[in-house]
Amino acid sequence: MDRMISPNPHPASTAEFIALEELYGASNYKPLDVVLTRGEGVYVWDVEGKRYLDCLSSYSAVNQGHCHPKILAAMQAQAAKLTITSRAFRNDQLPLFYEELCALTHSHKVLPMNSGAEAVETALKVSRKWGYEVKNVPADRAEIVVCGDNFHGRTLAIVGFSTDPDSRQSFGPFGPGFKVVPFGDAAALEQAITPNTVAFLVEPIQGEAGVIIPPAGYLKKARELCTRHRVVLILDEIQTGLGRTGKLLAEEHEGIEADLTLIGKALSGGFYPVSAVLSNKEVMDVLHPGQHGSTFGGNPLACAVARAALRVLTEEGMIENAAKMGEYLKAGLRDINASRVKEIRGRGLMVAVELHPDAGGARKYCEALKDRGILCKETHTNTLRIMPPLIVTQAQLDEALAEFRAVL
Ligand code: IF1
Repeated sequence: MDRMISPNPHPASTAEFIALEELYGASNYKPLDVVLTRGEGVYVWDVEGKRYLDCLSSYSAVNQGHCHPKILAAMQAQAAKLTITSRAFRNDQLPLFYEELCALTHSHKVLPMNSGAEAVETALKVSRKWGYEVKNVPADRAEIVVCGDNFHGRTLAIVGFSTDPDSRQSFGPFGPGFKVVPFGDAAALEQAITPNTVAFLVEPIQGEAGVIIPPAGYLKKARELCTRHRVVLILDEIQTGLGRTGKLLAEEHEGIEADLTLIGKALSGGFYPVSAVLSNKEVMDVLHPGQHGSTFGGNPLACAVARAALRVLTEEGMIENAAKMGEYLKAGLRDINASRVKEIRGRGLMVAVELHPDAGGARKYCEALKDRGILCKETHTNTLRIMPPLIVTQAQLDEALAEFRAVL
């Protein structure tokens, strides 16, 4: 097939950039028609010079705000020094990243990966291995319980236990060993546990499902059940973690501690793919040399960036600000009192506005908001997700609320 020559080697307008993207790109996304070229703090600018308030934060990967200067400086310094060694050798950033992350999260061990899905896959593998070698589950009989409407990534194993048709249609066949229970239903979880159950994987708040908060006490009950039945509790905090819900980890709202905690996204402040599996000693110690790994996992650049991202997150009061501004945002949205709004829900700055089915779908509101300088994204048909960076100020939220009022 002859390679097409780009029709326009120097695109300048939104339309020209979109045409080029559509010509060569796979169509696995339907993005808003805004072409961004710069980001700073809570704002991003498009190629026409228009400014937007980012109310998605790249799905919570830029909790610290776009292009945070201190994370940038850490990245530039490390990038000029040493970017990768592979894990065949050691480097001077990884142990410091481990120590600071364990101190911050009260973890015993860390396994560094790159994407969120890789952290999820790692946790599934470690849990099965722990099941066979410590809990004595018969070979290949390990069962892992997950929740309906889960979102944990896009690999074959993960979509194999998704309940979202778009995520799994035509990607089969899928592996066995997973059981699906309704989110928020502790009795169903108890029913699903057998002697072969090795883990329960759950998001403390379901993000993609539309910011679904479980009933009070659910996670505490899940923790008790997992302890009683020797089941590894895996909390996927890739979206809820690192301050998004107004606590460092969402599990803190429930006063529990997972056995394996997954983090990613804002772990690098949006500068670099960095994820990690945090563990108590017992579970992670089933891994021995040569049994798991990744080319880029734990590289010095990733570690230097993550150390800076964690430092600014905790030292600049972002987590406390998320709790305060989240309450302010929800109150402001409720004040609008729009008849087409069915429910406003959220914790910290992980907020969703669910519209009534007859409101015509959330996408058109996202498009109207875009024209008013607010970028947010619909999830499923009727829900608007509102997740600005955790540094957002009351004045900036007032800006956004005025536009939400106008549109809703
Ligand atoms: C896309 C959704 C959000 C996640 C949780 C693991 C992962 C994610 C709780 C995997 C990733 C991203 C993926 C991205 C859009 C976004 C997303 F809409 F897909 F579902 F946030 F809600 N656990 N979520 O939210 O992490 O491998 O992507 O680093 O696939 O479009 P990843």
